[in-house]
Amino acid sequence: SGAHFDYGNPKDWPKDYPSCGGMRQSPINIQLQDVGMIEPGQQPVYRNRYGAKPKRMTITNNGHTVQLTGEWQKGYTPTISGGPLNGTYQFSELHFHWGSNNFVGSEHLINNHSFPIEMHIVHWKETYGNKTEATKHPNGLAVLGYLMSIHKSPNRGLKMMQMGFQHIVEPSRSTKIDPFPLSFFDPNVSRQKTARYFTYPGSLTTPPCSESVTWLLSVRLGNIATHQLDSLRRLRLSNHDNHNNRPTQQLNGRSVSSYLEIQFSNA
Ligand code: B30
Ligand code: ZN
Repeated sequence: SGAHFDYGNPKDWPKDYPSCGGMRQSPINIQLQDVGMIEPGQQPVYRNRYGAKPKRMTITNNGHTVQLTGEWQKGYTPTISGGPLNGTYQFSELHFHWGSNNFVGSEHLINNHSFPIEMHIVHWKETYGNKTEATKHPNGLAVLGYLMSIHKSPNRGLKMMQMGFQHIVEPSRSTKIDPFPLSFFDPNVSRQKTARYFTYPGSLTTPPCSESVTWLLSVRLGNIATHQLDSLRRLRLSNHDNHNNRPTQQLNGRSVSSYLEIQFSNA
């Protein structure tokens, strides 16, 4: 990672990264009236081992976001499967997109409405062997997206990450943090065991904008406290960007297909 792109002029990304001008780009504005019906009997999306605590966890300021990675014992890396996905997708990293103020920040919009922050949990399809290879295939990646709204109670996962923020204020800094399970990022606003997801075929929202992502956007909102948003905004991004959300892209005939139930297994 490095300062190879910035958010000053995202319309120029296709000059250096042709895929950014493609036909299945992300993010998009989701119009609820256009979302297909939930088909009965559809297989749910499964999150597996989101309750497993890793051996090590690292946060990195890569100049365009703060990224969380981890190392789990063999066989304990979190995965997702089911729903629109064929096969099993392994957790790679999670990161955030935010804005310069609380009225903007999410990448996806719902009925033209922005949220202050969006979390992306990135997974790659196991059968491709590694994430780099998976990124070359139209079904290689699956990203769980959580639009988050401001709440009195802080986000538990972000709270763990914040402990290391002082060490990664500058781009390309990394630091170890106390390991915790990914389930710490679950919305704590509601305790329901299942939630719905919007799904559509799209891309990475940053260069190279590879058109390899099955998007799964949680209908249930995540929660974040205002002081947590402020701590993200204090991290320095490349080119002095004060936001890292790409504008919405054309649908180009894609359907945001039916939304699906998700089940949390052994969380
Ligand atoms: S997103 O979830 O659509 N925002 C990547 C993964 C998910 C999304 C965007 C990008 C990704 O894997 N990008 C390529 C790898 N990056 C990784 C990095 O750490 O930061 C290298 C790069 O861009 O070329 Cu800088
Ligand atoms: Zn992202």
